[in-house]
Amino acid sequence: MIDLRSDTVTKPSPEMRQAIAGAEVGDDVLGEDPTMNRLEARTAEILGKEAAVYMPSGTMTNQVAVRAHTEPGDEILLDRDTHIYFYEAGAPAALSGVMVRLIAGCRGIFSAQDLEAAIRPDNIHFPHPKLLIIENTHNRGGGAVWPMETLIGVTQTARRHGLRTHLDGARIWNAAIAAGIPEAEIAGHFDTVSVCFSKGLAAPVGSALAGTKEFISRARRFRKQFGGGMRQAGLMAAGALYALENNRARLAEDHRNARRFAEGVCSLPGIDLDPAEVETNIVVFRVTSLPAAELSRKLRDSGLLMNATGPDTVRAVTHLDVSRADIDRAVEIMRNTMK
Ligand code: TLP
Repeated sequence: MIDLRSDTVTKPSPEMRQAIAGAEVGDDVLGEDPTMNRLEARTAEILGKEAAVYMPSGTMTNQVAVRAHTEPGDEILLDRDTHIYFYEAGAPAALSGVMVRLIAGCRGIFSAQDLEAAIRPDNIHFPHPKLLIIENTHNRGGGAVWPMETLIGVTQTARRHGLRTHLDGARIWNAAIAAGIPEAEIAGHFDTVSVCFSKGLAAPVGSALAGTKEFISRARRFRKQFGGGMRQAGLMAAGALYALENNRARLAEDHRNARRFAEGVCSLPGIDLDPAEVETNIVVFRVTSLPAAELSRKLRDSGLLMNATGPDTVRAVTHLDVSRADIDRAVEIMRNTMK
């Protein structure tokens, strides 16, 4: 099986397993896990933030951020296809009691003017606009990278209106490689950033939330409240540390493979896809000749896994566990199936 369902499906390499097996551990709820302490410090350093806190999932880092930035009844502003709104099981409502104000972005990206138009004036009838959220790279936007100019314009506008800013940087590593800039340069425009170790970086578990020392100690309380305080978590931290140091630079290879896949399938009958839009490791395309779910089933029967992300859209994601040869085989399977 060639598995292009997500970059979350990777399995730890023998070297990563060795790092995990040898990890020094302690009780992390008591702050005594040396490997976890190293991971959190290193993550904060890479992102140019004062502190970071590890959590079991990207969903939890995002939702702890929403909870720690807001009070019930506040409003968060975000693109309509953002993971926090689309794929986190209604958590902003369930866990933080916040309203969502959706912005209609293009591939997940919107302008300072779009944001400006969505920010409510100060009026007793309205919820308080409190938090701007951006996702970079944008998952449902086909791995789109926010142009720095747009990102700076939007975050400046937010600040001018007294909003806080959070970046869902689950794939900030891909954004940084694609834009050729350090992660800290992107992260510097936000109050808080969440990052994932278990997507392109290929660690088995975990995410981190980074920000000021004060904010991160507030976030630690909510992590505990949400049930995310872990004990000898250094075992997981060791995988994440290994991933941070060894698997960031190679993401360019995943981006090349995604582009190769897109170029290979874009002219097949029934496929609507512009390969020039493929900037990172995610390819989202339209299927016009059969329902996306049916195509996904047919591909599975031929040894290729890709998920439908809507009635007529399919997503393919490249990662450490798919080679260039796998991609060529995937294109061949697509060609035979679309025939
Ligand atoms: N995304 C997953 C699915 O949930 C869709 C995937 O396969 O891509 N932010 C972004 C931008 C994400 O893409 C994801 C996961 C998360 C947050 C949540 O991470 P986890 O799965 O660790 O909760």
